[in-house]
Amino acid sequence: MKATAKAHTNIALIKYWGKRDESLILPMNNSLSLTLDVFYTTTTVTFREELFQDEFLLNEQVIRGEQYNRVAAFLDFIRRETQATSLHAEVRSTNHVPTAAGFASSASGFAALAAATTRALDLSISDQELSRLTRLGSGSACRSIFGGFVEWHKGTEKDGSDSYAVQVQPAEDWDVRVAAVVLSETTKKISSREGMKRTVDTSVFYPGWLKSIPRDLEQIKDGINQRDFEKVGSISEANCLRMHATTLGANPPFTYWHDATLRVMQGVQAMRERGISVFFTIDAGPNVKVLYLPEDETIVQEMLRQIPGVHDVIVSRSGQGVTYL
Ligand code: 2P0
Repeated sequence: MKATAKAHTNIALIKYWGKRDESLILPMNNSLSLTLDVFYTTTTVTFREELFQDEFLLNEQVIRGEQYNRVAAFLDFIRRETQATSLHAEVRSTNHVPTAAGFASSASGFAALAAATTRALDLSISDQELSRLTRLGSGSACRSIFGGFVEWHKGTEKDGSDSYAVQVQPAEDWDVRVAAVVLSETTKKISSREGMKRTVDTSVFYPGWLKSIPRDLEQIKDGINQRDFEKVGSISEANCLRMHATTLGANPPFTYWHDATLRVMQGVQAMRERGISVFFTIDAGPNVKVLYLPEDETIVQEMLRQIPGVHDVIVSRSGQGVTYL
């Protein structure tokens, strides 16, 4: 009744932006990500007879409130769906995801939680099934079950039975790097949950976003297959810009960008003009992630650090899927 799992976070190159079902976490569009090796969560789940409710400790601190409720709701869902136990669990997580780096720890967090919980209950399920269960905790987390390049299929069923991630290419097949550019000022007023909902409900640009996805996906998968970095990078950057454009068309309009966000974007474009193959992507926050190849690591890091408002640059390689410790 006890297991430990480790899961890495991921960065979306084709973004998940909008739900068609809020409670089942069913997305409007397919998305595609790269799992990253430096940011991860390890979680131990122990089901115990003596517990009257679930307990959640994050980095040795007892967690209550909204964060606790999301974990407890996820465990309730697993108990209900699998009928494997009625016992409560102690969940102990350690996050190696610096919040300041602008990565949602919910992706690695829910992937590690789902993996440790199902292993503690001795359920023999496929990774695909595990990804589907993980989705109920947080959408982007379902992609963190797998390493390398990963696609989340939105599915078509109303019950979400065909909405899960699949691996497109393992991490060891292509060494693409990502620099997380940490900005000094990183406040974020609108959560991604709220931001994507407002956009779906009100943005005049949202239909255009959805229409653009199938072509982006087809082309980026060709690019990954052909190890064509220019293709993968330019599609990622364009897709990110289109996602952020939808927020400007929402009512009321909003943006996740800060002045330093724009400076990093312009810095990346300036590096390209100097012949360096480098591209950016941005999630629902101000920080920028920069894609490059190993041979450019030194120059990319150096140039990013010179941009005013850049506090730190954390580099990562492509990472593995869920492992059990
Ligand atoms: C992504 N983001 O594909 C997109 C791009 C942010 C921008 O997935 O409501 O924390 O738990 O399903 O997964 C962030 O949203 O949202 C996200 P829920 P999640 O990575």
